[in-house]
Amino acid sequence: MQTVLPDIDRPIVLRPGIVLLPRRADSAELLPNIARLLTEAPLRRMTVPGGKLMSVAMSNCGELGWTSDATGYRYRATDPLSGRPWPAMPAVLRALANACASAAGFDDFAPDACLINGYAPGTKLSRHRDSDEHDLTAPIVSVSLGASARFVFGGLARTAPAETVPLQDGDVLVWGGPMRLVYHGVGMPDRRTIPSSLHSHPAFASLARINLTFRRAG
Ligand code: MD3
Ligand code: FE
Repeated sequence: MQTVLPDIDRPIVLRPGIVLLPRRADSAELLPNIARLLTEAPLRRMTVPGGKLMSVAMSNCGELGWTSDATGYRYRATDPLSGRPWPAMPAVLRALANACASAAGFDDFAPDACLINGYAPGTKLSRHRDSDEHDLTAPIVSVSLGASARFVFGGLARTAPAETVPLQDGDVLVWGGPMRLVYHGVGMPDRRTIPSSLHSHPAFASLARINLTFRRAG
């Protein structure tokens, strides 16, 4: 009988410029690091320029952090909550992002920003593009931890037909080249409690999913 091995680490090209590395990240290794970062710069819900609160809770590590308030979106070197620099990007996170970018064909990715998104059940990140970064030739590396989310991505126009993929614990997506500016969004199921690897850590009791987004922002 033939043994079928799971496809861990085999890159899957979803489209030219979108590469999925299934189960490439180890949540058991990463979650204690993330919990420590969040004691210095806690997750918080930010206001968007229209005045509404985002449902995703966010924080950052690295030299620059993505922020939003009533006046707009921007990268900042300091956390507006504390006035202090964002926590440094841990070497294991930097190395993971660099290795995933290489596996997808982008050598020498040196992220200076890591956005940490916290998703409770029912949370949505509406369709948008990531266009606040200085250098749009650098890829973006996204690491999903915890419960599966519905990730929706379309094309370069807001009205382009969308495709949905589930993003599971440990999945890494690399976006670059022609796909760097595609529209995308995320939704979590609405059930009150969702089984999640996050619940092995007490710091994440109210969350179902965490996403790390590594970027070259400056
Ligand atoms: C496609 N985060 O923080 S990661 C975001 O799961 C964001 O938290 C989602 O979209 C999340 O901006 C999705 C996947 C992702 C990240 C960046 C992209 C997809 C992207 C940039 C360009 C195109
Ligand atoms: Fe995004």
